[in-house]
Amino acid sequence: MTSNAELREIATTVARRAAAFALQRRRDGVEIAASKSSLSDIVTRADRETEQLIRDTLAATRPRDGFLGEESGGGSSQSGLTWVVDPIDGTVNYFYGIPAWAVSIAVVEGDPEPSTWRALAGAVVNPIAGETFAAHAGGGAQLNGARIHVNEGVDLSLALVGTGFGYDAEVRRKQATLVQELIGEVRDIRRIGAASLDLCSVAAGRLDGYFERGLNPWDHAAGALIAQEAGARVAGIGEGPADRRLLVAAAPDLFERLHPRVEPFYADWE
Ligand code: LIP
Repeated sequence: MTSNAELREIATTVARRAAAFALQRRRDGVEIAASKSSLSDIVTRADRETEQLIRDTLAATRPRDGFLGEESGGGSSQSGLTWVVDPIDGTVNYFYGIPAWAVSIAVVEGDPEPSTWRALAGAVVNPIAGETFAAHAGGGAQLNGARIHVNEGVDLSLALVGTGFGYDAEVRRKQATLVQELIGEVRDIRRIGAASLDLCSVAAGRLDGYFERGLNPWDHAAGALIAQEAGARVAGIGEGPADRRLLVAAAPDLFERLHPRVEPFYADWE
């Protein structure tokens, strides 16, 4: 039986290798391969190639485990474990050359559904920053091997809060109405453009809180575990598990203020 710490090492090793590959592909030049939910929702050839590298490596290392990737979909599990992978989280940043993208790899137990899975280990690697965030369940969270922890004792009025927006223009217009209110109630807002890095920023105390609606499982699978292992509370609608409808992450004291402020706005969204 592989320990959670050993699973964390596998996630870290594969994510670092994939991040180095994606960085080299960026330097070679990036081409859009297709658009998905809208013209602005792009996928590059590097997304697909990086995910294939991760999928092949994990298939060789962990042949009985399942796989759920942003670009190539799912593969059933015989072991009860599934690797949840975003090969390049922050694809638009990657395409524009903004140094805020990461390879995100998590391994979960149970169905690959955020509402029911148990995240066992995860790694988020930003190769441009030379930063590897990693955690395993019960093992705490690390940045480049050093323990990290969320900011505590921060009032909502002094909180630096991250968020993001959907690829659909109408959805963004609606989401902006909440930000228009919130921006006068907190220290400031940041829109990094990669959920995994938003969540790792909460874990490392670079953000006090983060919320977003519309995330895919692979966007948050690793980052949410890293944030939780760094002391954050992570939840969604009705304080249930975070999922596509909403994710809110912050230290428990700030969560008690931030979640009630943003959850009602999204509670009745489809
Ligand atoms: C991105 C998320 C980000 C969100 C973007 C996009 P992708 O994932 O990480 O938080 O605001 O709209 O969904 O598509 O770059 O893997």
